[in-house]
This record gives sequence, C-alpha cells and structure tokens, in this order.
Amino acid sequence: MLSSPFVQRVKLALSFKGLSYEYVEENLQNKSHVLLSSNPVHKKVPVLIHNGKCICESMIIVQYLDEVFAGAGPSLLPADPYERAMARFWAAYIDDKLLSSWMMAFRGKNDEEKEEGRKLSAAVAENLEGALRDCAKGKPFFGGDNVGFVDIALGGFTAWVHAVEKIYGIKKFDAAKTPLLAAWVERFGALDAATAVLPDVDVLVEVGKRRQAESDAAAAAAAQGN
Ligand SMILES: N[C@@H](CCC(=O)N[C@@H](CS)C(=O)NCC(=O)O)C(=O)O
Repeated sequence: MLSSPFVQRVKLALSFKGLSYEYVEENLQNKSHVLLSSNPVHKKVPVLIHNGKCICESMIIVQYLDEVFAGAGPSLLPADPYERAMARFWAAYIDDKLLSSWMMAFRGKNDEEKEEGRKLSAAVAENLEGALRDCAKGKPFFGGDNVGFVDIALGGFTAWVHAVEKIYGIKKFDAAKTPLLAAWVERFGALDAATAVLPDVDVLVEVGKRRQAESDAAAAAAAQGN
C-alpha cells in the first residue's frame, strides 16, 4: 500500500541496507488470501515474507532485517545497549503518539477535539526535537552519522509531512519551533536511498484529500442523524 507510512518504513530499511525484494501491492478494501493468512492477527500491511516465514509489524520487520542482514549496509540499531534501549523507546513513542495526534487534529469529532489534537501534535514534535538533539549529539541523524532505527521509524512519515503541508497549509515540523526536526526532514528526504522508495508527495496529497472528504461526509451524516 503506497501511502502507508508503515510500509514506507520497511521499504526505507530495505533501501538503506541495499537489499532487493519483491513488492506486492495490497488492496485493503479486498484483502488478499496472502495478507489474511500471513498476518491473521492484525490483517494489516506491511508483512515481510522471508524464506517462507511471515514477519508482521513495521518496526519488528525493520529490526528483523537489521539482525538477519547484519552485514548489509549500516547497522540500524546501535551496538551500545543503552543507546539501543533509547532508540527503541523513541520508535515506540512515534508509534504511540505521532499518527494518533495528527488524526485527532484533522479528524477530531468536534472543534475542541481538533484543538486538543493540534496541541498534542505540537507536544510530540517538541519531544522529538529533544530526542533528535540527545540521540544525534550534533550529528545529522538520530542514528548519528548514519540513518538508524529512529530515522526509519520517523522516516516513514516524511512524505506525509510534505503532503500535510500541501493539503492543510500546516507545517508539522516547523523550523520556527522545532528547527532540528525541520532540517532533519529535508536532510532525510534528500538521501538517495530515501528518494528511491518514498512515494510522490502529490499522490499522497490526492489520497489525503480524498480521505478528509470521506471523513467530513461521515461526520456530516452523523450530525444529521442526531
Ligand atoms: N502497527 C502496524 C500498523 C500497520 C497499519 O496500520 N497498516 C494499515 C495501513 S497504513 C493497514 O494495513 N490497515 C488495514 C486495516 O486496518 O484493516 C505496523 O507498524 O506495521
């Protein structure tokens, strides 16, 4: 699924590690037998099928690739146990808070909920700014000189950062408030291994507009029913 930030994480990890793979597009309105049988618990993309075994959940797939193809490309997780723990902490934070705060800001049930979502999104960006400062220690990426686990976790959302700006005129990582993060988005997106796999922003803009229109129509229908 081209627009999925979770799928993009896996494509990014494969790309940074220089691994070749077959990409199979999934129609989530009509899930294939392959998807239902390879991810019977969540029935979600992405799924990695390697040597006939199925691995689910984007960051677990990224970790699996890093371990199984340890010799390919730079290591994504740091060698130091404390730094590994911090990388996993921030990847889990991104999973827990980023998309949910964005969705609340754009699709909240009412204006109060949307405002709450905007505040949460700003708090998430500020925390990630601090994480980047602490993890990168003046170097370009969360992983230091090279892209690492947190760069991949957040990297899956970079094309959407640009798409959201085009759709809503909102900078999710604003240079005035989170300068390190704003510079990181540009730096990450300019890497060859990223541009090779990240989707075209204009395609995401169309997807985002369509989903917003569907959400607005559902909200209007619900309001009429009340
Ligand atoms: N936590 C999962 C999230 C994956 C996910 O939400 N995938 C969505 C596409 S963006 C999906 O397959 N949705 C199908 C469904 O919910 O039925 C991961 O990191 O892989």
